[in-house]
Amino acid sequence: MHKLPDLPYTYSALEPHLDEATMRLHHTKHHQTYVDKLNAALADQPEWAALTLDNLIARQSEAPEAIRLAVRNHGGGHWNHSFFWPSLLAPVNFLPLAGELSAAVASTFGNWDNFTAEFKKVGQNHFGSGWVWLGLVDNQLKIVTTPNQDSPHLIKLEPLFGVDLWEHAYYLKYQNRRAEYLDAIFSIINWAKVSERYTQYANGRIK
Ligand code: MN3
Repeated sequence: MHKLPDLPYTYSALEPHLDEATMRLHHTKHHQTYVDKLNAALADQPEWAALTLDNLIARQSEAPEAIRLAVRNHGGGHWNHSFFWPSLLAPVNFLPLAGELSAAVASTFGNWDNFTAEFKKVGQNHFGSGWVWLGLVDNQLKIVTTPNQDSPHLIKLEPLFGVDLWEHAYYLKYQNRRAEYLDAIFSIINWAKVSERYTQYANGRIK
């Protein structure tokens, strides 16, 4: 059975950027629903139910047709949110990005301001629900979006950081102002966690 992971902070910890009510609903209702619907879909598929979430996502294209769409939507939703929560931290703990990934961002996007402007623009311009990602495709840093709850795995993206673009992620506080939400996210990104993913990826690549 898949389980809702605990948040690595309290529901109010990301205030004022993400409000307590949004965080509580997002985690206990939206994320929980992906977990519940995934478990329901896998109930008659013991072989698939036994896979780890990572393996389930990686092998989703081979899944029986009866569960393939549920795995894509609810498995993808569970994976994306489980990846999202530890990517954020309380603003009092915020530290700017430094080190290897910072250098790679500067060399790919020109400078930090270009990177953040591009990330926000791509997120802002994505039509409908989905996610905007910073990740690696063929060892190149890219900013891309995915629709609905599609996993970055489906586009062969190694994700470093993603932002939920569904209205449920921001509507209580920001209503239709997705750009303000994306601005606010940049005050609560856990860059140490994102850098750790980049280092793991880089180490894996040279093995
Ligand atoms: Mn969400």
